[in-house]
Amino acid sequence: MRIDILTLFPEMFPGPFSASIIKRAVDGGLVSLNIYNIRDYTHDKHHTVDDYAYGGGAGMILKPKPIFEAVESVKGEDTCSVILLTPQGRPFSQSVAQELSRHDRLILICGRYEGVDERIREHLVSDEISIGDYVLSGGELAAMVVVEAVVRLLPGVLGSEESLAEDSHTDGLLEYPQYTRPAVFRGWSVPEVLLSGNHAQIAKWRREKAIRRTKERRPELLDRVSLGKDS
Ligand code: 6GU
Repeated sequence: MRIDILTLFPEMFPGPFSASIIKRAVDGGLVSLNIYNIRDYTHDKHHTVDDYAYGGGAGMILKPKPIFEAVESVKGEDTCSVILLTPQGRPFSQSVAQELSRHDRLILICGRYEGVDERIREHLVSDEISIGDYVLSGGELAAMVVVEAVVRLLPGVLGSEESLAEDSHTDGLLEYPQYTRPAVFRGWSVPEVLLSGNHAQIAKWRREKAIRRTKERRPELLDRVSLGKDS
């Protein structure tokens, strides 16, 4: 997979992409991540990327030309999804991450919170994504969130011990409680069933805990999963 990110702040990116699972995926050739500075696609002396809003109002608006030229240059002859990161986008979720992970190429445009010229939405972008109902100053952190969630789904990225199947949200439920050694820490014991070696009992306990936790914390998630007869 190839993911290209268009941003006004390229210096924000190397950090999160140089550690852990994303780094391993890049080093292993499973994904290529490329950062492009939108300012490099301007032609004036001051490398202008934004301008005042027609009709007035506070805040600068990203001009269409540099973003169109950046996308057209990066895209080449390929067809690929062009995604604008914006608080007005569709809500990001595990199922959106799964959908994006099936693409060969993605272009992510980091908007800024004051806005982008509407013609970018209408004539350049194929999708708009938001990572939640709060305001970030730009789409950069949102793009990192999307990349992290998508890359870990690519075949071969996670080792078997990091399997996806048991993650929160993968089956529509929050994850069950987890414990490691010691069996007693400061007087607090690990639930007996987990030490029992009875795998059927353990699986039943975990499912019950996952369902209870989801009911308590995120009841709205339960409307979307079918729980089977024993819940
Ligand atoms: Cl994608 N961008 C910005 N600027 N703010 C956000 C967001 C995106 N998602 C949630 N808040």
